Amino acid sequence: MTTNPTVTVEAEPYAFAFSPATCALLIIDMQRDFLEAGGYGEMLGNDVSQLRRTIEPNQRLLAGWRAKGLQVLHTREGHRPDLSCLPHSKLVRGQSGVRIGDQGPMGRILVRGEAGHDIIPELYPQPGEAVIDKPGKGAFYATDLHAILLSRGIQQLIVTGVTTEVCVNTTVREANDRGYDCLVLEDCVGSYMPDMHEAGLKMIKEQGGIFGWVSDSGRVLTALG
Ligand code: TIU
Repeated sequence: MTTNPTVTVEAEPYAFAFSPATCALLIIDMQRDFLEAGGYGEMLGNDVSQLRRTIEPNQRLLAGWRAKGLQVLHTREGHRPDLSCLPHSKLVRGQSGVRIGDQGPMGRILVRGEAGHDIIPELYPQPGEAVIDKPGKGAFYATDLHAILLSRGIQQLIVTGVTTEVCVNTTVREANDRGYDCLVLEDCVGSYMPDMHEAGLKMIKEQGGIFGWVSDSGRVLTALG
């Protein structure tokens, strides 16, 4: 149940109505390790330009959202320096030569406190914007995100960030099961693989919006006025 929706955004599968006071912008994992040349994503052979196209739309959206004084939260995927929150299964999955915790060009890969783990400067959090450090793909698992959203009265989420089919999708599914409405912005989310991006968006909006809605940043900014 949503409190007094006052803004309506054109979206698929149908319009998304929200009340700005109880809707937060949740930016997933816009970290140097995933988006910058030399980071973990590129070391695994991925094309970071597929993610970097999301930076500018996210900047415009974030500026507009902040200008209205609305709530913003950021997430980062990563682990404690002693790797005690890293399951062995995640460490060895993929049989890659590069592992979480190894030294990379921006410090130890996906380790909290290292340069590569931090959020890219273009979208750096401001004071008052919660930063959620998560050990998994979903932002709710083993974090205090749900408690923070409850304490702030947030009922709906506009979700952006990377990657569409992995951490964005997992987070949207977790949010859906906890009673949050999620609007995902296709120009502000990205995947290393364009076909996975498309599939990830489809999985959210099909079956009448089984996990949520899909729109774009221009439509949100237009609706905000
Ligand atoms: N943030 C996020 O999606 N983390 C990933 O592990 N992405 C991959 O594409 N593997």
